[in-house]
Amino acid sequence: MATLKELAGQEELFSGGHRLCAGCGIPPIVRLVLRSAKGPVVATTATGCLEVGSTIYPYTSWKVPWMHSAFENAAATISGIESAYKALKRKGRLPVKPVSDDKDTKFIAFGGDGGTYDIGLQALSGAMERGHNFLYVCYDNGAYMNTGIQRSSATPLGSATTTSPAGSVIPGKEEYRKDITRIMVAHRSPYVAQASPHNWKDLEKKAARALEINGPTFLNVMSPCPLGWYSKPEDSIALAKLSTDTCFWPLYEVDEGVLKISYKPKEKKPIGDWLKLQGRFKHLFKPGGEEIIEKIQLDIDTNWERLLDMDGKLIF
Ligand SMILES: Cc1ncc(C[n+]2csc(CCOP(=O)(O)OP(=O)(O)O)c2C)c(N)n1
Repeated sequence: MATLKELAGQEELFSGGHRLCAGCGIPPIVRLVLRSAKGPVVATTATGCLEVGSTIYPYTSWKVPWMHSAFENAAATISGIESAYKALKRKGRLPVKPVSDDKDTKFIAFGGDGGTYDIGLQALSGAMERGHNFLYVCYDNGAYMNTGIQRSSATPLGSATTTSPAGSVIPGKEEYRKDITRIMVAHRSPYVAQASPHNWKDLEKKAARALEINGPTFLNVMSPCPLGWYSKPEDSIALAKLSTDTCFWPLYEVDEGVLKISYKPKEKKPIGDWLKLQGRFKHLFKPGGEEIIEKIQLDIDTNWERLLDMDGKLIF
């Protein structure tokens, strides 16, 4: 695992000057993931905030070869790139030979939760099942943020979005989140993990582990969004931490089928602590909202107990 000094000394592969919002979780995630690769990187990004905010013509923040894919096919794009690379390597047509397997080119796809949980799921599932050698990083900000905060299947229960507005008809989103991390585990991927940018060490370690594996790997990373969460930009990292202290966003990994919880809060905080800092949940603190908060808490508790039961065990 790299030290902070080592990481800070490395070349920045995702440069500043991009147009992502102040307090957005995406830039620290992308910077850390790119830094954790030992060899050269080729990246692709689904349509969404990351793509729009980092590649407005004629500018780019990417200091690695990068391809924009459509909203739904980041995983198909990265599998195509990886297959082409393998074919060129087999035919001896690579201009430069990799020094070692460890230093060989890494293939990384980034997508938001809309592009990953919903519209890109078919491409992602196919690429996972075909066993391409790539890392897929989902930055989960809990809605389609780039187009104006529409609900996705990652949006938490009770959250107000423009397509699940809280009011007299509905109390925000009425459905539970889809657990895509478990869906990825069910693909028998050799490495699947959840991470958060506030814990840079854990995120770096998980990205490095995912990238050293020859096969399809997946990281689901919590990504605070002041715009869509109606939160303060300066609270983003604290909110990311609180999401793990409340166990809303458990940090864990499934490495070669063995589940390991990476962080167990000494004192599990009530979910209200996290919800109350975000305007998207403010209606839940008015009369009638307690029931929904209780439902969210119960769901978190059940999920956390289930994870504790599986901790250290081979789960597939
Ligand atoms: C097939 C298709 N449908 C819709 C869009 C419009 N669109 C572009 S980005 C986006 C939202 C992306 O949401 P998400 O993947 O969660 O990423 P974020 O914006 O939060 O970064 C939408 C709906 C599109 N580009 N292509």
